[in-house]
Amino acid sequence: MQLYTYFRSSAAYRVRIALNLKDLPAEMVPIHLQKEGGLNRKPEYRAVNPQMRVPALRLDSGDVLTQSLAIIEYLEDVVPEPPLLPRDPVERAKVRALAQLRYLKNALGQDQAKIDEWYHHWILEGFAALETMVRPAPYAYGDAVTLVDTCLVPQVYNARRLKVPLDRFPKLVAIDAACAKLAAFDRARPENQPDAE
Ligand SMILES: N[C@@H](CCC(=O)N[C@@H](CS)C(=O)NCC(=O)O)C(=O)O
Repeated sequence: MQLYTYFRSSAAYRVRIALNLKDLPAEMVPIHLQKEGGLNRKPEYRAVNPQMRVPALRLDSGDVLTQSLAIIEYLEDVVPEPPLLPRDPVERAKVRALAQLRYLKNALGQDQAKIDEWYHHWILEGFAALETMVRPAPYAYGDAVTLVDTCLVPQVYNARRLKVPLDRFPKLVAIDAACAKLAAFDRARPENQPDAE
């Protein structure tokens, strides 16, 4: 398998965490999103993912999967252990809802400066909702890591990078700290990637 990734991409970060949790080896193929106007916009990558976004996962069959949550659900389907979604349908829906809580940012399709400006807004709004909905024990949805944690940790990383104050979100900060102790999360960190700058 090959993961088209960018060390700083929160969507790619999510997939890296899931691959590590499932103990699935994947070759990292870095796609720099700024260099030369974005290597993701070059025809070579456009042929991989016409949406020109990372992540994309190329399977050994040659199939290419896109959209981080669709990729993670595929990984969950083919390697069910350890589960990232609870078995109970109501619980599954709740976990998916928490994981999807902040998607508008990407849908806006704005340039990076605008995204950064809005990011503070989305973080504060999204994190405020999450803070009231999660029950750290010590992870976002109980004593086992779920899809919510794979999405939350990259989001907290981005928030810190963009200097969004997190003091209003002690539960989210505690969940992030609990995840940071796990090797699967540590190995997926942006600074631990081969393309880190
Ligand atoms: N909804 C997509 C979002 C993917 C996405 O927006 N990736 C960003 C990096 S986090 C990207 O490739 N941006 C490049 C661009 O927009 O030019 C997912 O979850 O995979």
